[in-house]
Amino acid sequence: MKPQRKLMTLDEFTIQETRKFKQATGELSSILRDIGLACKMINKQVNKAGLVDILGKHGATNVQGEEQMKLDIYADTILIDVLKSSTDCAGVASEENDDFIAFDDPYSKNSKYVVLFDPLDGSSNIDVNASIGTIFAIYKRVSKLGEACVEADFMQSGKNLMASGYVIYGSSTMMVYATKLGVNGFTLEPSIGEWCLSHPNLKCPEDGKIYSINQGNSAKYDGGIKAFMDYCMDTNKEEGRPYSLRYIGSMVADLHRTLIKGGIFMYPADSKSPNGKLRLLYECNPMSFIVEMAGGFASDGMQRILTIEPNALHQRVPIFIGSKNMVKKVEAYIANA
Ligand code: P6P
Repeated sequence: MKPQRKLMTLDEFTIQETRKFKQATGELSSILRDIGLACKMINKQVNKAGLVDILGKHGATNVQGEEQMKLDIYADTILIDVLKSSTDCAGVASEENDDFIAFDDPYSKNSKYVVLFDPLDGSSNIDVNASIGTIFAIYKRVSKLGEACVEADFMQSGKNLMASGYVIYGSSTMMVYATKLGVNGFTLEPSIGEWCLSHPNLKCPEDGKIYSINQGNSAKYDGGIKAFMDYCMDTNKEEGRPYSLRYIGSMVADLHRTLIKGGIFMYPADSKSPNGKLRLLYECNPMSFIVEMAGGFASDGMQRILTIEPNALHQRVPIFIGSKNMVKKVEAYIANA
C-alpha cells in the first residue's frame, strides 16, 4: 500500500513554487535551499551551546580537535562558505563583516542574486537558553553579470527584496520565509534532517493584544511613544485592554510571536540612540518584508520601512512592526505628539 505522505519538504516546496513561473530559473529556490542547509549546520552547534563547559570553552579545541569559535562567528562563516560554493550567489553582506564580500569565481560573478544576513541575532541570549535566530535578505543584483558584485547591489530599499526570511532556534527550529507569493513556515524534522512545511500561508492578524518594547528605556522615549505605551496599559474592557507586555530581547523571537499571534514590536529611537538599535539592511528590511507579505505593516514611526533608501551598509533605523492597525495607531500617536 502506498504510504500516505503528508510531509512537504523545503526542497519540494521551492521546486513547486518555481513551477508557477515559466520563466523561473530556480536560482532563487536554490539559494533558499542553500540557506536552509547552512542553518541546519548552525542549529546543530546552537543546540550544543549549553554543553561548551563539557565539550570545551569557545576558543579552545573541541572533541573533534576543531578550533572552537564564538557561535555568531561560526554562523557567519558557515553562511559565507555555503553561499560561496553555491552557483547562485554573487556575494554577501553580514553584520559580522564591516564591508560586503564579492565572490570572485566565474560562477559567482555570473550569479544574479546577493544575500545579506544577521547570522545569529540575539546571540547574547545563548547563555540563558532564550530563542535566537538567523535573518536573511535576498536581492537581485543591479550590477552587470559576469563582473564582481558591487556595493549598490546591497544598498537597495526593502521594496526591491526578492525574498527574505529567518530561522528561529527555539523549542523547535523553524524557517519562515517570504516571497511576493506569500509567507510560509517550515519546521526542522531532525530525524530526517529536513525542513517540513508546517505553517503554510502565514498571515499576521490585523490587531493584537500584545505590545513588545524594552520598557526599561521609557525615560528616553519621545512623548508620542510614551503616550502609546500608556494607551496599551490603560484598562478598557471594550477594547480588551490593558494589553500584555512580552519582550524576549531577541528580535526574531519577538517578531515570530508577533507574526503568529498579532501585536506590535517596537524598537524606537531614544535620546541615547537617535536612530534606534536595529539594522535596516539585514534586520528591519527582511523582517518588514515578511510581516507585510503576511498582511502586517512596518514603519520607522513616520515612513514605511521598505521605502527607506539606505545610506550605509550598517545603518540603524527605529522600527514599529506587526499588526497593521497597531502600527498605524502608534504612527498617529507619534504624529500628534
Ligand atoms: P535591548 C539582540 O541583541 C538585538 O539585536 C535584537 O535581537 C533585540 O530585539 C534587541 O537587540 C534587544 O535590544 O537593547 O532591548 O537589549
